Amino acid sequence: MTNFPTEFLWGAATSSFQIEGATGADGRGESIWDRFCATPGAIHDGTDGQIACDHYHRFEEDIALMASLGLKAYRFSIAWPRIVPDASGAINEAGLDFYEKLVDTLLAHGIAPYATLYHWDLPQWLEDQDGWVNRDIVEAFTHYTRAVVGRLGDKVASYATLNEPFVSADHGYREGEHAPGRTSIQDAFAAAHHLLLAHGTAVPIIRELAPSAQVGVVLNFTPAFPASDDPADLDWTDQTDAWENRWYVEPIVGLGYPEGATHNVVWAQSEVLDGDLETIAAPLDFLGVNYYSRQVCKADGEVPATLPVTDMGWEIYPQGIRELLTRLHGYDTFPSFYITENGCAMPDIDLDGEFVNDQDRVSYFREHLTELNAAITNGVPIRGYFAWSLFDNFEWAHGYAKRFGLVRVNYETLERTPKASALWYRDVIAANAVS
Ligand code: IFM
Repeated sequence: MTNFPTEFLWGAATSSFQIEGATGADGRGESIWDRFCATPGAIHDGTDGQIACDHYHRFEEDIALMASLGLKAYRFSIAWPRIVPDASGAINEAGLDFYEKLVDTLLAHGIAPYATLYHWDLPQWLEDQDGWVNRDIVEAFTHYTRAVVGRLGDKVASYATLNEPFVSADHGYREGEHAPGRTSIQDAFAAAHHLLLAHGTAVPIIRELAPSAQVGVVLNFTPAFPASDDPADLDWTDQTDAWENRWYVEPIVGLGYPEGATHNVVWAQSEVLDGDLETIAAPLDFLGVNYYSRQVCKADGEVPATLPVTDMGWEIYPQGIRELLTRLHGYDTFPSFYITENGCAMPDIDLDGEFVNDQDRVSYFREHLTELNAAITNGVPIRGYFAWSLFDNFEWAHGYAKRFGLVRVNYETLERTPKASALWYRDVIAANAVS
């Protein structure tokens, strides 16, 4: 048995656009993902988020399910377009009502609410004003943060400002596979900086309005390894590591942006004004770490996988979670860490009626939790773990084709059925140990 510390927090995570549906309900405005989904060819299976898991209407039943699994915490995100639907900036109280009911129901079930303010569903009206490329968005994020934290306050145990700003800036503005589908690296540099500035500006506001809540940010990391010791591969690995793994954490810990090129372009940093780096380096209570896989880097092309892969084609590299946490603890800045996402899409073909016997997913979780436990034993202050994801859900450009859930969702009937991995995770939580 691999035992976890007594107070270890076991949770599961989701995000608003991926599960809520109800995109037209109660005054919600359009998001960039609604617009992107309507763009022919943008979503591989041609689907959208209009219904998703219909969590907006089924949250009570969903929270009862969380309680039946013994979850101690639930990580969710708030849909900015429900709170500030249009350019007038008026606050939509009905949107706040929904999240307050969600939080109250979680608390009534003894589940700690872990909220993320921004998990990619930007209001379309802000994108119409140049989105994250326009520095004015920082003020809009501040306004939104005040409204949310002003209403939910200390009922929420923990606030994360952003989820995976790398993905927002890179996939949304450089590479174009995510909303808003733009393809300019200069826009991505500007977006990255304004995301970080919005984060750093929001931190003291959250502290003021929710003095007992923990405040942090959620970053994703994909450790980069060179395919060979060819200098070109080593250089490409450094560039990848800087852009994907250090670009956000290093300004946050006060080291500023990594130097050198990314995608062979050097950023002139003209968007960085006096005081910005100090704002971005606001002290945090925790760093949320999303870890799924590693990457092997080759200057002139893709490297075929040499390890078993998930249904996303991502290599399964469990020791990466230990190595990564050890590296991040080396910054000597964060008082605590949470794994805010870890999990896998699997083909889920072993079906018995609606029941999925996903032993491949059980193995993934078991191996990663065992490595995580080793990091804790080595002294890294990791306080909790959130499986991604509680439900099968809308996997962005892949639509509903990739299933990450502990709980199967039948997208025709919207029936929820815990998979073998959910029952296994329930037993892990009950035992506070992995066998
Ligand atoms: O589904 C996403 C989530 O929204 C952000 N982190 C990675 C997950 C799997 O791709």
